[in-house]
Amino acid sequence: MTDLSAIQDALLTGDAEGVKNSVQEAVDRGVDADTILNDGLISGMDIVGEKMQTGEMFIPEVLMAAKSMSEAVEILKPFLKDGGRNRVGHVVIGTVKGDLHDIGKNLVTMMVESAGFEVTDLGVDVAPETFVEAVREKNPNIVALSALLTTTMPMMQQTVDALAESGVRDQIKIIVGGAPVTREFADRIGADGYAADAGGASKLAKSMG
Ligand code: B1M
Repeated sequence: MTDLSAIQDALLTGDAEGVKNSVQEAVDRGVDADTILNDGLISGMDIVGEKMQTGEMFIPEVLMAAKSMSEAVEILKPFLKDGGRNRVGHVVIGTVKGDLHDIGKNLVTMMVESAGFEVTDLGVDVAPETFVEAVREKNPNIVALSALLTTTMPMMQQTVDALAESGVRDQIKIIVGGAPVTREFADRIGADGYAADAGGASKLAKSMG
């Protein structure tokens, strides 16, 4: 297996230049771009996600790693078989109606993108019908809902119900999260999955992709 540990080490230490230089160096020595992406960058971000889950890495460091990753992907894009587009699946994500919190949602977006998904981010205060429209238009395999208020958690139920009533429910997996959300709540509203943090969300999406 090609040694791509320099990429992973640079990602973990927030050394953005180091990430880009080690990716360029691997391209120059003829390593396949998809191998660099999967075994260097994506697996490196998996480690970042795990370290965030265990509290060894904090949000600013994760943001740095995700930024380094997206800059490095730009180097690889011309060499990637599918041009870096939708490799493992497509996720539509948004914070539910009535809720303006997006720091967590944005972290989830970054981690899921780093795992190789194409992501359509609908932003905050997203109405159930907007999720339905996005599913019809983008044909994702996963819909991710974020909520940070106990008062907007019921809107997750309304969004799940709207997706079911619109006839698109069986073509998607619905996953949920946000500080007050729990696995029990996710089961109760009929979601297909729950994640406590961004690293977990990326792992969950990959398990469903
Ligand atoms: Co407000 N807010 N806030 N707030 N805010 C909270 C959430 C609150 C807990 C503070 C408190 O009172 N202790 C409280 C909610 C209480 C409750 O209902 N449980 C609260 C309140 C009451 C309010 C207002 C009502 C205050 C007011 O105006 N009276 C108001 C509501 C506005 C609205 O939404 N309609 C409000 C407003 C705001 C700001 C907009 C000013 C701001 C948000 C800025 C922004 O997001 N752009 C804000 C903030 C920053 C907070 C706190 C301080 C921090 C939230 C945060 O970003 N955490 C928060 C207190 C707290 O939580 N400590 C608080 C960091 C972030 C990384 O964590 O979002 O949990 P989190 O995301 C994690 C996981 O949850 C998970 O992964 C992420 C990364 O690991 N995850 C998912 C998140 N989404 C996921 C989706 C998934 C999977 C995993 O899908 C599969």
